[in-house]
Amino acid sequence: MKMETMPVTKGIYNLTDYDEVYKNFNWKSIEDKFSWSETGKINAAYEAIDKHADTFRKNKIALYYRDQEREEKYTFKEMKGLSNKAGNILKNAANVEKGDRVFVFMPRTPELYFIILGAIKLGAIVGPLFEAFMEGAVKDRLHDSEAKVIVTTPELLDRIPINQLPALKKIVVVGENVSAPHIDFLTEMKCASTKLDIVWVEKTDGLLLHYTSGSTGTPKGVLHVHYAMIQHYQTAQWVLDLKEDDVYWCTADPGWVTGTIYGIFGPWLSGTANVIVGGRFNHEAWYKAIEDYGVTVWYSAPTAFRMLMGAGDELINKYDLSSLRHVLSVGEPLNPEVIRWGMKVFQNRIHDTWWMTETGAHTICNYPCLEIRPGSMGKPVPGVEAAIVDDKGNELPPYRMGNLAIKKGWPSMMYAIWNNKEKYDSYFMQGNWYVSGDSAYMDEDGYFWFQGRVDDVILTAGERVGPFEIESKLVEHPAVAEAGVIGKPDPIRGEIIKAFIALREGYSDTEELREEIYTFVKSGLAAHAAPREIEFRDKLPKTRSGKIMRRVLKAWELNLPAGDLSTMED
Ligand code: 6R9
Repeated sequence: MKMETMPVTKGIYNLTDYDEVYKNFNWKSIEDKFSWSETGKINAAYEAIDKHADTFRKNKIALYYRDQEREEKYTFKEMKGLSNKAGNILKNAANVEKGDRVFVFMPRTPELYFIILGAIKLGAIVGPLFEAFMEGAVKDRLHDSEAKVIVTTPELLDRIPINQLPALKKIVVVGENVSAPHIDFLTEMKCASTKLDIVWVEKTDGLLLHYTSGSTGTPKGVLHVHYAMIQHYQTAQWVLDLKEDDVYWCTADPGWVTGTIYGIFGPWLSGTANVIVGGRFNHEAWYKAIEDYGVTVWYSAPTAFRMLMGAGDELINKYDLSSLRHVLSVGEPLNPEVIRWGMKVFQNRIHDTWWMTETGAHTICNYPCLEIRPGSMGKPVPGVEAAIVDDKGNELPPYRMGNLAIKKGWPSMMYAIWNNKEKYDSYFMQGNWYVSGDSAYMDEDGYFWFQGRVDDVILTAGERVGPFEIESKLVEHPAVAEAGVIGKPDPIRGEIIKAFIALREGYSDTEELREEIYTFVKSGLAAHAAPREIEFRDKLPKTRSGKIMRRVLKAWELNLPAGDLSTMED
């Protein structure tokens, strides 16, 4: 089979020779870009904001914010003062000290960013929550982490079961009409001081606590430490390719790790102007943000790209998107069809990036200086060693499907699972390999190809099939908006392939369409990969970060409990 490739487009990139850098790079070599080289201590919020506020960047815009009601911008110097104010409120009114867990449970607004940065300046560990979480999800996370303070809005206050959370000492409320004993953030901001003594911490002190849910059990708290910032910074250079004049927009909410690492640290450690658009996904508002701000580097997710793609190209033609020079994707497999669409409508290759809450930063990516092989996640970040291993931890040769694993020791690797050493240890095989839970293979040139979560891989009539390949084929069919594929137990074949499909506007559920889609996959991919069963649904179950929840599809199919659903979209 001839491999589809998308060649490098002309440009001046931060990373120009991948192979050379991959061979020689050592993380130690960039440590002295940060102030710890002199003091041995560090603070990531200082590096992200204050440092720039004392340089030529002081009057440079750090944050462009807009939602349906507000439109604001802040320089690095203003960000320094405002995050200091927020830090002072947390310190003086809520007694936040180094190591305390401070949760943020509110929509994206400038205040959310002042608060996250302010808390980090105090050495606190920040736990971001999606505003859509209901009481049970909030309680699990605050309880497990023994959070001391939570910052929220009046609308969300009722979802915090304070009586069941003995460790929770203070609630800070961002909004109008806040009454005691809660702390009225906006009123306090008016008189809080813009001066704050940064709390300098050790490299291995906690920075962020991100809860993620697996297929079983309660969500687990993945702890990241300040040292991780060297990888946040370096990948922002190599992968996001951020430069002084860029206007960068990452569409993720900080409730998802993408929204903290690459919505806060990646851009601001690089001194880059960062766009934040509040509110929900909206086709027109998104295109308009690119046009109005002149966004040059754009980081989003396949679900969003597919929604934009589904809305049609006429809409795009109403906007000027020519400022875009580099587009990236994360969170789930990026269908080749979406990459082709990107080339057509904004003349840019969409660069896939693979990483996880646990890896803490980019680990396998596509770089501006390398050709893209649509359907592949790319190659390991310099300084990161990746391999496909079998269930015993032995490395497998090219094209063999197995566990995607990363050699222990990259800087942003999770430091702990909160209160759960056993769980932490269970991620590592033969001591040295972090096993991701994703199934993939590597081609002979070292590009990695995602196949699905290990538990999602289908074994049908003796063939191992990754659901992603089939889903990608399915969305190439004009009637298919989204597809999720599972293995359904079958007495003869072991499993058969079943596809759940959300149709595009204008198509309806008919037997002919089922037949047509079946034949489409069979002739485009392989007979054994064609879904013998197809079920149409209005919507597919997805996480808030856009991942199709195959385990929920499977639970529907088998009438089993679906496990923890706190991260599922409404
Ligand atoms: C950053 C983030 C991690 C899981 C990961 C994998 C899936 C992420 C992907 C991808 C295919 C990509 N995933 N990026 N799958 N291609 N480029 O998403 O973290 O929310 O912890 O999810 O997401 O299955 O294991 P997180």
